[in-house]
Amino acid sequence: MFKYLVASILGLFLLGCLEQSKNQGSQSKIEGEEEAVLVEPPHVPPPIKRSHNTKVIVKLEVIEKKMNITDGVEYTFWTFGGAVPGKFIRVKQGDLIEFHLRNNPSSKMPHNIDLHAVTGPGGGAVSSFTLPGHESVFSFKALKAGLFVYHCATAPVGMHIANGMYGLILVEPPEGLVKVDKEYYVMQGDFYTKGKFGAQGYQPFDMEKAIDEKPTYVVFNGSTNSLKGDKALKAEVGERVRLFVGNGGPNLVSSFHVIGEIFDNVHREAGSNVDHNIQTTLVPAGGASIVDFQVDVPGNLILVDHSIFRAFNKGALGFIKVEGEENKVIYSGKIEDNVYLPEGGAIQEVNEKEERTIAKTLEDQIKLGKNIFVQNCAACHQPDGKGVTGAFPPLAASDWLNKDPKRAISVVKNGLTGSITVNGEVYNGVMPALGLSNEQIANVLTYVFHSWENNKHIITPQQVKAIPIEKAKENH
Ligand code: HEC
Ligand SMILES: [Cu+2]
Repeated sequence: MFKYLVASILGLFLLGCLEQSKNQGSQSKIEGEEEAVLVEPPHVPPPIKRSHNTKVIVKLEVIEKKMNITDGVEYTFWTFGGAVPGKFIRVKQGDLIEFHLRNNPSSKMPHNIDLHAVTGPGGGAVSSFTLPGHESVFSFKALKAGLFVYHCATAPVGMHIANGMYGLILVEPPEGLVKVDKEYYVMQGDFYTKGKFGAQGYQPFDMEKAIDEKPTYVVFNGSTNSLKGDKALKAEVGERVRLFVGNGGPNLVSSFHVIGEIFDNVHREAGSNVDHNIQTTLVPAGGASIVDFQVDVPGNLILVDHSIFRAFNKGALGFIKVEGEENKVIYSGKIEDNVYLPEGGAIQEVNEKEERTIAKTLEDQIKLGKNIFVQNCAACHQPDGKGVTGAFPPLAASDWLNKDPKRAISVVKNGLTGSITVNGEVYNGVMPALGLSNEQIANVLTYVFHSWENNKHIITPQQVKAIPIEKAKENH
């Protein structure tokens, strides 16, 4: 009887151990070996198909190189694998990772790596300290599943991180992640340059701003342009999109949000619990989040840090371009634009106003255009047309405006994103499409062209009509 009891307690104990090893992957059997496929942002390696654990050999090279942080602005980035963030690493819980950190001979600095997926001193930092032209090797067991930040931890640590030395390693749980249609890699970082936002030419790192935590740029994937235009992320209506979101910092915490979407599933702080129906998820410096959502209607979704000045004034903006069939039930688009008179103003007056959008003389057109300007444009471009330096470009004596009236029509009709230079200043904001009629656009631009030393173009509704509507921008 006593023997039986001991045996069963022992048995339970062993079972407990097994259970734990299954959870932690520390005792898993390693079969064979393979070299990891490392992938540059915004892409990620494909999901892992094998069901066993293996030795994964990771070869990552540190490269110091100049790249553009925004149009016309060069910065010396220190990178893991030539990109910011560094190349994406994908392994399975229980795998043994043999890590080769190489430091390109052209580097000026020694570097190392601290992976938050490592259980061990410094996350591998001391073992991986590597001089230019050298390679360090160490290994670790991926004990826990999750999405982990890796970063350089060579002194001055803040400076190495501020120069772009971070990336993500995904440790898949044994059963893998739920299947989705598209997976993307987005990592936020704050940058500190001597010149202010958009100041042209080469910009060196500014230690004082970094210590004061006053970034010049806050961007996704190392540049204000990394997820714009041709480089916008893509999806089709009906698809499920997963974003592996990281934050390299070095200083700021991100309030990550996608304008026009609700996250169906969020692994908050990239842990194993999944929350649903989240609007904005916090991504700490040196932390990550895994979000997914189904896209239901076409248009542009906008990735932002919802600490919103960072998005519109420091660069933390990116796009997911969704293509496919409209679904007017889920989102109608603008159905009507009605005159609203709260005091129950005279019907007669309304009728007169509506009629009066069609101008009969140039003088009339300018007068009507001025009203439209005051109501629709002045909030951003200011009543005197001088704009706000760094945020809203001037319309007064604007070289950009006067150069190409057709382009100006398109801006008011379709909105504008991406970097432009107006009178020597770089602007990289979002001008929304305002849904004005062709007559209204003709009138407001004619007013603008006849004000503040602009060059007196007359814009007709026919000209406005001739400029194509850009569909993708409609849903902003
Ligand atoms: C919500 C703010 C906002 C409103 C409202 C707005 N704009 Fe803009 N506008 C911008 C921003 C920001 C840019 C620069 C966009 C970029 O960087 O790509 C811009 C750019 C422009 C440009 C080209 C650059 C230049 O300075 O010549 C023109 C022309 C323009 N807007 C005209 C208008 C007119 C006309 C209206 C009203 C019908 C208007 N905008 C309303 C924010 C606004
Ligand atoms: Cu470094």
